[in-house]
Amino acid sequence: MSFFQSPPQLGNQFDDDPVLRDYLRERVPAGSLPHFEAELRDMGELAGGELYQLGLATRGEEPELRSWDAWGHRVEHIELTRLWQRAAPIAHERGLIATAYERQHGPFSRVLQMALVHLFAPSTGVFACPLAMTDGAAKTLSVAGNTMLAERALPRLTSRDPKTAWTSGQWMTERTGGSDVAISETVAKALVSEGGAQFADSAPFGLWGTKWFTSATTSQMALTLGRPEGNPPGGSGLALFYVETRDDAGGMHGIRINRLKEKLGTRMVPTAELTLEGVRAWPVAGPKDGIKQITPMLNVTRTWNSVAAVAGMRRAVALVNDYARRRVAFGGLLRDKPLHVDTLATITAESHGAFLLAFRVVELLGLEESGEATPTDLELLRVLTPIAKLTTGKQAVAVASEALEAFGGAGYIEDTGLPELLRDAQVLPIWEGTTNVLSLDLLRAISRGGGIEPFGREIARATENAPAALAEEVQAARAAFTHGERWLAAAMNAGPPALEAGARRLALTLGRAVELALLIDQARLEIARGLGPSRAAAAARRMRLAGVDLVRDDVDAADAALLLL
Ligand code: UCC
Repeated sequence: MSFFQSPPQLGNQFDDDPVLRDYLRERVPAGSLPHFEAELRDMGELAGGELYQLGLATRGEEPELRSWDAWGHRVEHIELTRLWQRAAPIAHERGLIATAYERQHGPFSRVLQMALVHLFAPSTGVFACPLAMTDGAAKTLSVAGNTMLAERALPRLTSRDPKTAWTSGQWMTERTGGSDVAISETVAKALVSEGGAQFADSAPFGLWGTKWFTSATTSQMALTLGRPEGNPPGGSGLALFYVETRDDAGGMHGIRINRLKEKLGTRMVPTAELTLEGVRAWPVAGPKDGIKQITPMLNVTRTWNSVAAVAGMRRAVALVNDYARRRVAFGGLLRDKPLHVDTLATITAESHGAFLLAFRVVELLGLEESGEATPTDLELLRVLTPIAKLTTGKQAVAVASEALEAFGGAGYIEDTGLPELLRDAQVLPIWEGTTNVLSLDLLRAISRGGGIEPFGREIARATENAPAALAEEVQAARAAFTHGERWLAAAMNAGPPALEAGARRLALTLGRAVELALLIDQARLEIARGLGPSRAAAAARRMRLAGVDLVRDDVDAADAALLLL
């Protein structure tokens, strides 16, 4: 009889994830743990079962834009895929946003929320995108001091009821700027004759301009930037605005959806180009400094990005591991082939380090929001947020690529559903700030704060009392930091071009060094429990071998210029 390969399968994605379960067991207070595990087990069942199967069955579906109805009215309707239609109520009911704002578990509420995201994200066609922006908008409105807008939008953004829940967009990118948001061209004109609205204490503005990438255009509201007439050029001249996208009857006014983007990945996300033609918008916090005011949103969406990166890696690892137990080649299961096992171990170790880094940011965010963060925690949160985003984004692409290769030809075939792993990973180092933009953000933050010392303190904390067997790993993490510190001092003396040119190498080194340190810390806890060999210790050894220190003293900006064509 001819041979047919059985495809990879997924089980309960919580029960099958020792990294997540071991982490929660070591970090979450014992009183909360059973509740966390019950919620996560339910989500793990959905993620590995119904949602995963629906994703496979609806593979290739994309949102469709219908601009006109049969009678010639402009309608701006976007029909979402079946997977997105199913994902939305699950996300609201299971509190993928609400959990963080209800704060029933104090600072650990963020950990529970992001653990839910970790399970949900890889099975829902990047529905995490509108959720990330919703969370970012809720955070921004929570801290902006605009009581009326907060009272209007927050209960909807954090609702568990799918009938009342809203999602939010984040419209920042314009044709002019891309990452350079300060040169945005959207003009805001005060509509003083219109008076207030029931949810705002000021008259609206009308916005005119083009937004070039607006993800999840089906959201009920958006936060966006515009330059009030008469304001100076530059970032400080932009104001942050609140927009409701549709009226009660579902009509869109002053917003034209020009087209949906045709993208490499995230193909279920209805990313659109918009023309704003006087859409009503309310200032969130005054007429200027909009970039500064939207940074809480950026930092939250960057944290979601890190968690989505880790979640994507985890999914790739789950699929290749299952496949290795099914696939026979060269006389045996892949699972029994030393080179295959070695390859899988390497990506599993990278994923493990990335997981701990992303969730360290989540822990710090939870501490900040519950008012329990120390000044040291806050300093670390500021610099670790961009570092986690850029480090995990790069790892996600590398891990996805390796995972596809581990399937051989099947990994390159569309109807296995596997290529999506790589396509959806590739957006992670791009949106919410590219690797280079975030490396520059690190320079911005360290020039205004205490240098890179927060990383040194974190590495010292995590490697204190490390198991003796991990002495070389401790040495590698500390040495990478020290090298970064030395390079930074020299680059600051050499001037801005040297500093900027090396910023990415420094940023990735700090990210990897913290990952290694967190693996060592996790190994310490696992070994102390005495439950057998530590998975984290094995991952730490592998990560040290893969390399942590990417800083180079002998590469400079002049070299780089010589190599350009
Ligand atoms: O919109 C998008 C939606 C995509 C979908 C979302 C999915 C989420 C993931 C889901 C997972 C599945 S994508 C577009 C995203 N665009 C960006 O991320 C923008 C990238 N560019 C930057 O980040 C730039 O660095 C800018 C725009 C922030 C640079 O602007 P400026 O005006 O040149 O920067 P300044 O002047 O340096 O910063 C203005 C102020 C400063 O404060 P003051 O005035 O007190 O000195 C900065 O310190 O903002 C402060 N600031 C920050 N504060 C800047 N960045 C930050 C920060 N990250 N945190 C705190």
